[in-house]
Parts: sequence; structure tokens; C-alpha cells
Amino acid sequence: MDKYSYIANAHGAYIDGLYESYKENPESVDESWQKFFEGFDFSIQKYGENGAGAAGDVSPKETKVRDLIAAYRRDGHMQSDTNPVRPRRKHHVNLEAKDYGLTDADLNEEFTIGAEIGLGKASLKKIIETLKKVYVGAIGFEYRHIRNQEVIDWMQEKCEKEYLHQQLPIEIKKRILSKLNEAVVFENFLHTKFIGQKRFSLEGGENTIPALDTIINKAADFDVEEVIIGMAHRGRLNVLSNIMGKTYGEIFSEFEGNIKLDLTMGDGDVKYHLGYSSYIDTMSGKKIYVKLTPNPSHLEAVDPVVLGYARAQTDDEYKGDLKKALPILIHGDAAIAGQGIIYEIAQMSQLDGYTTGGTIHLVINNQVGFTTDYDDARSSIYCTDVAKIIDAPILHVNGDDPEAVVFAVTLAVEYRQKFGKDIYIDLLCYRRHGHNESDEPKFTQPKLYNLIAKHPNPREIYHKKLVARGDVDAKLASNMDKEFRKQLQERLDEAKQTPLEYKPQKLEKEWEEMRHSKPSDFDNSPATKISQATVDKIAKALTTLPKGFKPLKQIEKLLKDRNTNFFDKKMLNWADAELLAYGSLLMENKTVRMSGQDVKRGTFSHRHSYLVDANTNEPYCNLDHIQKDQKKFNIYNSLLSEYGVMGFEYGYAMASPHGLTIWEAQFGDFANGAQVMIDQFLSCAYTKWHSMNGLVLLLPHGYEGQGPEHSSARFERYLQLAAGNNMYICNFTTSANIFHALRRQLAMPFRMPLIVMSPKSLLRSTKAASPVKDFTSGKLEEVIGDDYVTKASVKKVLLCTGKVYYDLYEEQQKNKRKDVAIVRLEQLYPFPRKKLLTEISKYKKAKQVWVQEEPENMGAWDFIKRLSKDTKIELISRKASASPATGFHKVHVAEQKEIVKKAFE
Ligand SMILES: Cc1ncc(C[n+]2csc(CCOP(=O)(O)OP(=O)(O)O)c2C)c(N)n1
Ligand SMILES: [Mg+2]
Repeated sequence: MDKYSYIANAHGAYIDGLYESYKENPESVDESWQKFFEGFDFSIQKYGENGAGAAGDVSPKETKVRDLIAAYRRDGHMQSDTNPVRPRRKHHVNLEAKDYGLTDADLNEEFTIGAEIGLGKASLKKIIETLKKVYVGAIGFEYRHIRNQEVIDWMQEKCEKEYLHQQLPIEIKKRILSKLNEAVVFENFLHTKFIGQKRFSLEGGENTIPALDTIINKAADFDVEEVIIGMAHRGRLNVLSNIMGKTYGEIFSEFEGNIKLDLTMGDGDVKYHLGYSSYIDTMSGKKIYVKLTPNPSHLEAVDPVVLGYARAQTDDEYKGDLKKALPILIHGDAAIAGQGIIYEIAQMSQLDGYTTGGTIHLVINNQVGFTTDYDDARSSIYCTDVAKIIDAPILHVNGDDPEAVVFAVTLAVEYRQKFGKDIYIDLLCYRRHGHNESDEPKFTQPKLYNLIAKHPNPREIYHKKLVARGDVDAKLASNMDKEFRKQLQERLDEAKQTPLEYKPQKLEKEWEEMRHSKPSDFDNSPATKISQATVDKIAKALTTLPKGFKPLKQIEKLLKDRNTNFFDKKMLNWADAELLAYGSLLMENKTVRMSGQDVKRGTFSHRHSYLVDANTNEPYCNLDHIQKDQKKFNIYNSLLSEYGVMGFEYGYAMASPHGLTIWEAQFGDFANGAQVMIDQFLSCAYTKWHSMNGLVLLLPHGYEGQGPEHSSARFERYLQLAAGNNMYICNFTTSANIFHALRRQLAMPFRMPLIVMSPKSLLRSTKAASPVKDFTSGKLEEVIGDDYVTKASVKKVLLCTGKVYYDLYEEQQKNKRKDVAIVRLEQLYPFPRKKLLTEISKYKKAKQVWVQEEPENMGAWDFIKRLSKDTKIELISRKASASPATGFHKVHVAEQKEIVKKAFE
């Protein structure tokens, strides 16, 4: 039954009676009636008994005027004057007085409802005039979809009081003009000096520069210490120079190609992908740190990275104060509408583990994506419609009206700092040239480009306006132009004469203690062991529950087993080892952050990092209770996303050289939903941008008969990307190795990603358990040899990696095959060549066979073949296949048997 149908069905006199009782004592009526009467009282207070105005002298016409006001607030944005170059599409909305039964004859009648929009009693004409100024002017305020009354009231006040009466001081107007001057002249200068060179000009959208300038200045006034920006190609050079403080000289040298190259410093990247960071002076004199992250061509991929970075800064540098680090994401109109990652980051925005305290989204909406018109680029009316899923305000602004732009972005900063949530600015502009400067836009949009050709640039428009208002003198703009052009010419002349030293981006402050890796770093793994006392302390925390905590039966058993593992058997399984690694780092006051789907318990129920009280649901994290002075374990179950979440964790790691950051896949193959992150960031950020990153990916992998999608983490993909010591790629068979590998991430004097094919059934198995002494005195073993065989009698060496080892081992033991040695490669990359040769050379006359459970075209085979090209090595594997694994369990078992059988033939 409908929740409120009781109201419709109730008898009038009965309701009156209830209301009397409620007036005397609200508690005396049912809670649902209390709510109903509360609302009733509220509306009487607000609108008077007849619903018109506090004064109570109501005519039915007042109600009509009220409906008209409501319509402007709700739908005004659909008719706002936001398109600088052509008329907007017609949207059907009811914003005419006649739509509400009001006629011309009513225009001069006075209405008390005028008080609603701050006019007091006012004529209908005046009311409509005011509504038009606010709601169908240069800003389309879209906020009535929001379901939080406080936000609606706040937004309404901003529109109807502040925007209506916006008065900018003259210094601000001059600042806007000077920023516009820089933006316009910079593009124009490049256009004439570097004809036909790609720069993805900002022309048409130059008001982006005063917008960013305002955001940064306002943010500083509102206690922000640091601004992190993510943006694509469009206008990037302009932002780098006119916002970030990259020198014009550097940019010109990049255009000139007048750079002394040092190719030992990596492969580099094109100029419109590079990052930059600096301290800049704001208008109030306060310094603020600004960072533009480097990004690949893949549009919007950088978004979660920026957010993760901002969150890490918040957690670490600003002790959790969400007001200090402000992320700004700049989007293209086609990209924000089309890329699914936008939806993912919107869903992340308010989650405990991922919130940044609000992101300011700025869309450079030039009404076209490459050659694609907006009506082919989206089904939604606005490119920003995704914002509505999180009840974010959206401000559509005319990109030719810098004062409106400044108002909108100022509001955005205030909103972000007050409510801690995302807000979207849709800057309606145009693109003066083609997609890049040598592209012909008239092939596809001749009509639009005829209009654009005649359209004056935003600086001209604003200058004209200022002069007309008498705000500045007519010569100001031409003086600004001349002066700035002169400065640019001087920088260009310098750039032509003196070649620029190629400087990869400097390691940022927090990275200064790091150095770049060198090949010999990988000859031996570093010391990662811990003391017995540390093991005992962590073990105690892992096996102790707080007073009164009621565990489930299975958890009771788990804790008992853990206790036995640590204190009696002294053999630690995978979960024990993993938790021990995290605990030991927390004790060293290092941040440990992990996220992914269901990571707290672990997909395969091995981790149980949080326990839940069987009666109260109260969570308990054992690792938070090792000792007084320690860090807390930051582990978050993620939303069901790979791309967004892996990107976020990558960004988090980018800001955390001294923290361990881990993303775990539910099953390893799901990581390909985040392929862009792997291909464009993890594997090559270092060589492109010299950006180090210690992110760990845990990717459950292994053939256990669960079908095509749950067997393979696509090992081969990572191995194909391996070059230049860019990532660790491992497939461990012992719990000690995962422990040492996790600790190694922070033990080296540099950072690089670690990709782990992690096991599934082995997680709880005793097979992969390692003795405690391997944790207190050992280190990571990249290669594990065979001490069972008799050296001289070995005729065959089986080389393998990962879980298949245990199948081979079982067979070897069962048949006492001392003539077949099994050598495990625990780390595939960086390839432990020396260690492997040491093992193999023990069996001089033996033949070498690579055994893998993956099909021939997958797994590590191609990689092994490539690296061992001088040696004759044979293969045993599943036959090449389009699908990673069979869907039939029986077939799986038969295949697995066959592999083992062949190996021992
Ligand atoms: C993920 C991805 N797909 C395709 C492209 C190729 N591409 C480069 S720019 C562009 C159009 C972008 O349009 P919009 O987002 O409106 O930005 P604008 O160039 O108009 O500023 C496309 C499709 C890309 N860079 N990234
Ligand atoms: Mg566009």
C-alpha cells in the first residue's frame, strides 16, 4: 500500500481531531502523522493559511505567480542565454505568464509573493523582469533536481540575491581583462609563429583562464593549500603558462625543438601531455601549491588519478582535513558525455574511502568533439547530465561573459568548501579552429564555422563592455596586448638562441629522498625481514578480540587456527603472511591503503581484515590494535568499478612514496576493465613522465576449473609490457614471498609497480605456508630451486611459475622422481637471469622444459621464449586457445592431468 494513502482515505473531522492532539503533544500521534503535521505547519508559516504569503491576504492569482516563480527556478536554465555563437536548441518549458493563466492586464498588478524573490510587494512585470535577469541570463542555474533542502535554499539565495546584484570591484575587472589578454595573445602568438603546429588551442574558450585564476585565488581565501588539476589537450599549453607558471621560454623551446636531449632519461612525451607543479602567489599574498598531473591521450583517464592524489594529500599532508586539497577536473563536452569513467568518479565522490571533499568540474564545452556534433555525441540534453546522479549543482555559463564565469566559479569554490561535494561548471564556448590547428572544420561544420569566423574573441568582447560601462579607458587593451606580445617575442628570441636542457620533471618534494633505479638494484632483493618480537606482537593482535565481541563460529575457528599457525606450528599461510606484512608496516608508521571489491573479507574469505560482531554487526579491525603508536589500516571495500578505482589507487600511490597502496581485483581478469590504467600509467608513466609509482595489483590467477573468466589474470599482458625495469611481475608460490614482496615496495630507494598473480585456493592451503623463520631471517626469493632431486641423475628440468608447481611437485613426490627437477620462477620481471642460471646450471645435461597451465598463446611462454632465445627450451601447456580456459570442469581436470603426465614422461 502507498505510504501516504492513509491521508487520502482519512475522514476530515478525524484529521482535525488528530491535529488538535498533535498541537497539544506531538508525541501523542503516530510518527507518520507527526511528519505530516510538521510539513503542514511549515507551509503555513512560509506561505500563510491559503498558501500565498506570510501576510495571508491571498488571491488565487498569487498562487499562479508562485507557480511561475517556481517554473523559472526549475526550468529557467533551459532558456538561459548561454550559447555565444548560435541560438540554443528549443526546449519546451512553461515560462510565460500566460502558461499560468496570467494576462497582460495582470502585469501592473502588485503581488505580495514578490517577497519570495526579495522584491517585497511588487508588480508582476517587475517580478518577471527579475526572474529573467537571474534565470535566463548568462548563467543557466540547474539546481532544482537536488534533494537536499539546505542546498536548494543556499543555491537560491546565491542566484536571487548575489547573482542578481553582482558588483565586481574594478581591480577584479582589470584582472579578468589581463588574464583574458594573456590567454588570447598567447594563442595568437603561437598561431603566427608556429604555423600549422599542433597545440590544441584554447581559442573560443579563453575564459577558462580567468575561471581557473578565480578558482585558485578564491580557494586560497577559503583555506585551500593545494590545487590538483587534471585536464586534456585543449588549452593545456595556455594553462601551463598562464596558470601554472611554466615559463613561455620553456614552451617555445619545445615548439622550436631546441632542446638538448638526454635519452637516458626516458622516452618522454608530447608537450600537451606534460605535467607541471609550482607554488604560485595568489591575490591575497598567500602562496598556494598547484599541480597539473601529466596525462595520456586517453580522455578522462586522468580523472581518478587526480582524485586519488588529492585524497592521499588530504589523508597524509592535511591529517584528513578535506578542505585543504582541491581537485579540479577539466573536461571536454564530448568526453564528459561519452566516457564511462565520468560516471564511476561521480559514484565514488561521496564514498568514505574515495571522497575528496568535493571536486570542481569545469567543462570546456565547445559544442563539438573532433568533428562530431553534440547531437551525435549524447542522448542527454546537457553534456553534464551525469552530475544529477549525485545531486550536484550545475551551472551552464556563457563563455563570452567573463563576469558570469567568475560568478559561477566563485560559487563553485564556496559550495565545495561549504558542502564538501562535487559541482559542475559547463562553460559554453566554441572552438575557433579545427580539432587541431591544421584540421579543416568546414568539412563537417561549415555553417557553424561561418559564424565563428565572424565572431570576436572574448577579450575584445569584454574590453568593449568595460569601455562602454566606463570602467576602463579605451587604450588599455591595446597597451596590454602590445606589452605582452613584446614579452613573448623576447622569450621566443631567447629560446631560439639558447637550447633548453632537457629536464625531466623534477621529483616532487615528497619524492626527494628517492632516486631512479639502476639495473644492479635488481640483482638482490633488499632486507625485508622482521624480528620475532614484531611477529609476536602482530600475531597477538590478530588473534585477540575486544571484550564483549561475539564472533561467528567460523571466525572463532579461524582465530584458533591463526593462533596455532603463529605460536605452535610456526607455519604461516597466505593470509597470515599478508596481514603480517601490513601490520609490520603500520608499526613502522607507514600508511597502508588497500581497496578493491570485497577486500576487507577477501573474495575468497581468506583475509578477514575486519571482523564483524555476530550480534551487533560492529566491525573490528585487528590490525588497528597492535600497539599505541602505529598507523591505522586503511582498507576499503570499493564500488563495483575497476577503471575508476585502480586509477584512484594509482593516484594515491603517486602521492605516497612512503606508503603502501594496493588494489585487488575480484578475479584477475577483471583488471582489463582498467586496461587504460595499466597501458597508459602503470607500465610507462616512468619512461614518459618520470613519474614513479609503487602501486601493487593483486590479481587472483590460476587454473582451478572455474571456467573461462575466473582462471586467468592475463599474465601475458603484463609480461608483454615489461621493459626497462618498469614493473615487478610476480607469481609466488610461498607465503613468505608475498610478505617480502609487499615490504620490498617500501624498502627500495625508488618506487615501481608490483603486479602479483595471486592464488585462490592456495590462499588457505598449508601447501603455500612458509615457516616463521622465513619471515624473521629470509628475504624475497626470485627463484626457488629443487633440493629433493639428486643432481647428477637429473635428466629434465621443469621450469614453471605459480600454482602449477604444486601439481608437478605432488607427482614428483608420489613417484619419487629424483631425476626430474622443478625450478620455480617466483619473479618473472625484472628477470632474475643470474639466479635462474645458477639453478639450471646445476643440471648440465638435463633438458629444459617450460611448464604452464595456461594455453600456449597465453601465460609466460612468449616471454620466456623471448628471454631465453639462446637456449633450447621446450613447452608443455594447454593448446593454443581463443578462450583462456574450458567451461567444463571434466575437461579442465583432464587437461591438467595431461600437463603433469607429459612433464614426467
Ligand atoms: C578515450 C579516447 N578516445 C578517443 C580519443 C580521440 N580524441 C581526441 S580528442 C577527441 C574529441 C574530444 O572532444 P571534446 O571532449 O569535446 O574535447 P575538445 O577537443 O572539443 O576540447 C577525440 C575523440 C581520445 N583522445 N581518447
Ligand atoms: Mg568539445
